Amino acid sequence: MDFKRTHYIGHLDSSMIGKQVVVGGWIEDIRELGKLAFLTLRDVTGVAQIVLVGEALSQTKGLNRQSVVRVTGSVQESKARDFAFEIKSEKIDILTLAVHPLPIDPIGRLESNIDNRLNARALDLRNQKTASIFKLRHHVLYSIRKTLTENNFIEVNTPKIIGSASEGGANLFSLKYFDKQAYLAQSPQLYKEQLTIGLERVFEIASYYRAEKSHTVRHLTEFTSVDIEAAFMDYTDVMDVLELVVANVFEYTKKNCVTEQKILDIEIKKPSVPFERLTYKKVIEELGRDGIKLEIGDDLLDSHLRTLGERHPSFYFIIDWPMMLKPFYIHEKDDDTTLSRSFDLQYGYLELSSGGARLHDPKKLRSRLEDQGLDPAQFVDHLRSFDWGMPPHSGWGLGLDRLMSVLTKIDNVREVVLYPRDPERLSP
Ligand code: AMO
Repeated sequence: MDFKRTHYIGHLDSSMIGKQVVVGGWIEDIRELGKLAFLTLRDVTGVAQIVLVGEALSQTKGLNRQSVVRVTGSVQESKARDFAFEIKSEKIDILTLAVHPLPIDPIGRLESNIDNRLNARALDLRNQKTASIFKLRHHVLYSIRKTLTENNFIEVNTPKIIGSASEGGANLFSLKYFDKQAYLAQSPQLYKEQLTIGLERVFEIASYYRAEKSHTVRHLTEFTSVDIEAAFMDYTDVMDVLELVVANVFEYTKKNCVTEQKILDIEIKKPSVPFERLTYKKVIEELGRDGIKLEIGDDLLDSHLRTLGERHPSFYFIIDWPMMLKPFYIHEKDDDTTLSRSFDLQYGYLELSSGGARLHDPKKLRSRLEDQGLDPAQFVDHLRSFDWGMPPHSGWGLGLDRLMSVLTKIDNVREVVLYPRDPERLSP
């Protein structure tokens, strides 16, 4: 069966009037008017009006919306309001018939709830709003890779099946690995730190797994993180890199995703840099003025961050967290060892990223593991590498799904992830 096309629909233009073309795609609409029939045909690049005449007219019988067809015809001027030109065709090839009724209306004329849409996600992508989110996501990934590559970071891939916890804590998914116990990686933390020994600056974009029964719009059990780690950089240096990565994402997509912004009815604006840098101590004082009494060492809960986010609705860093609130690998400050060289990047109430300078002295790292009730024996491979010339280093992890949610102004991360996983959803 011949199913090749000569053109993407979106690449046709009026200079082709009079020319023969072959296009293919999904039928969005069929209107039969006796001696003529109109098809609205969509491919990934756009939509075209097809005028069926002659033999092709009889082919529309039993043809449902979202069936796949190939159309051979000539480009001509159109009188239709929405189209400058159209394709007149005497012959279509029906490649696949779609069932009727479909589980959701992919055109979006009838709104479907998010669960129904996620249950039919592949079909949901025929909705131009949904497709635009994932086209944007592609450009976001491209921009991140470009910025990091231009700043001498090397993209790496580390294992997702691991033998011991990378972050400590209880939120690990465990699985049977033949006759051994294994886990799904919560983050590439240990690997990315080790890689600074040989590659200095690395980044990874991958899925990570957290067995947390959180039912919020910002938590998934499988999420995508952008991680970096860099030798000879302090936490303020990697904060500069993070600011650049985020600002470039906004600048790049603003310029290169004009159609997607129109379809999603958003206007992407490049945030001004540098982002505000608030110390944890200052945050505690600010919240105190709002009537929220916290002690140094108290963690910032969702309700606290919501209050803070009202004062700081855009991007800002919270820096210099107490050591007791940070993971074992985070480095203390020189002038106050109860505080850490660490940060979170916030957008209003939403935490987008966390990172910091890491301990590079193996003795200190070992004692921090013990202080946090972790067993150094579980980290022997990691600790060994610290004796092989571990450079001072810093890094961060940025939640890509949350960044997408900020960029698209869509609160629920499930909307910006193709096949989201949460405590209830394991399929499709
Ligand atoms: P952290 O645990 O803060 O840090 O994770 C980094 C960022 O990943 C995103 N994130 C999530 N997104 C959706 N669902 C989840 N369940 C989820 N958990 C985390 C958030 C968060 O800010 N190793 C450190 C990073 C580092 O220091 O380099 C880490 O994993 O946006």
